[in-house]
This record gives sequence, structure tokens and C-alpha cells, in this order.
Amino acid sequence: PMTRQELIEHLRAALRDKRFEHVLRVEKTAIELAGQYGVDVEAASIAGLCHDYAKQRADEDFIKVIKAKKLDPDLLNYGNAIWHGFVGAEMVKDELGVHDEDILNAIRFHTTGAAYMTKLAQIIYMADYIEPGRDFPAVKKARKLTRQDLGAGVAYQTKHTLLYLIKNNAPIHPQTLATFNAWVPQYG
Ligand code: DGI
Ligand code: FE
Ligand code: FE
Ligand code: FE
Repeated sequence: PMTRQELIEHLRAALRDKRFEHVLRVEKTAIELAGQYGVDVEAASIAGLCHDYAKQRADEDFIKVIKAKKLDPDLLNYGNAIWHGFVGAEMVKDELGVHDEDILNAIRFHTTGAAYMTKLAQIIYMADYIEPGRDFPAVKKARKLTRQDLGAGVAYQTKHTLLYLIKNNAPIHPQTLATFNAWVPQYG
């Protein structure tokens, strides 16, 4: 497996500066949450670093992988927002040599969430949303909730993301709805 330093060099090469810096902040936030919630800190570091590895890939790259690996063809109805997680996890496995399924699932589900998420997946989902570079009206409350109760943070983000997507007439991935149903009625 690659060392953290090697992963960092791959990410620096794959991402624009702004995105690379976001990735470092997500790693730091994920490590803090992992410490708080008793999750493997090295797994949080790797998942945080790699979660947006594929964010700047060309659409054709994703389409090729969806076809070659026979991933769910419904993925073809979406775009980069959905692909960089679901398909990006395959690229992280094949190109960066990360094989830990918990880490790969955290990457897969970092945008949409999932009905079932391990603590690590919840941490990456939340770290991406609350890292210190994020600035939107709901972020202060999201930070506070996440530190009080990780699941409450997941529910809060899921509800706000769905409201945002609806407001913008964006296509909603079924996984996003599954996340809403599994997390929001329970906490809301
Ligand atoms: O990659 P990042 O910008 O760091 O963050 P992300 O991977 O969480 O992506 C966030 C964006 O993804 C945000 O603008 C909302 C969008 N998104 C989340 N769920 C869905 C979605 N977009 C569509 N079209 N459908 C979804 O279900
Ligand atoms: Fe992302
Ligand atoms: Fe996110
Ligand atoms: Fe991100």
C-alpha cells in the first residue's frame, strides 16, 4: 500500500489546488471525528484524502469504468456529482491500491450517503460537509450537531441537501432518498 506521502503526491497531481486543499481539510476533520468517535484514525486519513480523488476526471473516464466494470447502468443518467463517489471509489481501488472495503464504501457514499453507513462512512460524509473551508448558512449548526451526535449530523445534512436539490430541480439519486428515509424520520 502507498504511504500517506505517496497518496498526497497522487492527489496533488490529480486535483486543482483548491480541491487539493479541501481534501487536506477533510482529512484533518475526519481524523478529529475519528478520535472522538473511536474510529481507526489511519482509515479516516486515507478515506478523507481519497474521497474526491476522481472529482476532476473527464466524463468519458467515468463512462468507460461504468461499462467495463458493469456498474449499475442507471449511473449513466447522472453526472460528475454522483460519479466521482460511486465510480471514483473504483478508481481509488485500481489506481491508488486502496482495497479496504470500509474505506471504499465511505468514498462511494460520501455524496449521497446510504441507508446503512459505518461510523467511518458517516465521518467522511460529515467531514466533507463541515470542514473549516465550508461556508453556508447551515454549516455552523451542522458542526455543532456532528460533535454532539454523529447520526444527528448525518440526518441534518441529508435533509438540507435534499431541500437544496429540490429547490434547484436537480435529479435526485435513489441513494439520496434512501439516506433520507433511513436517517431523517428517526432524528428529525
Ligand atoms: O465533492 P464535494 O464538492 O466536496 O462534495 P460532494 O461530493 O458531497 O458533492 C456535493 C454536491 O453533490 C452538492 O452540490 C449536492 C450534490 N448532490 C448530492 N446528492 C445528489 C447531488 N446531486 C444530484 N444531482 N443528485 C443527488 O442525489
Ligand atoms: Fe465529493
Ligand atoms: Fe458532501
Ligand atoms: Fe469533498
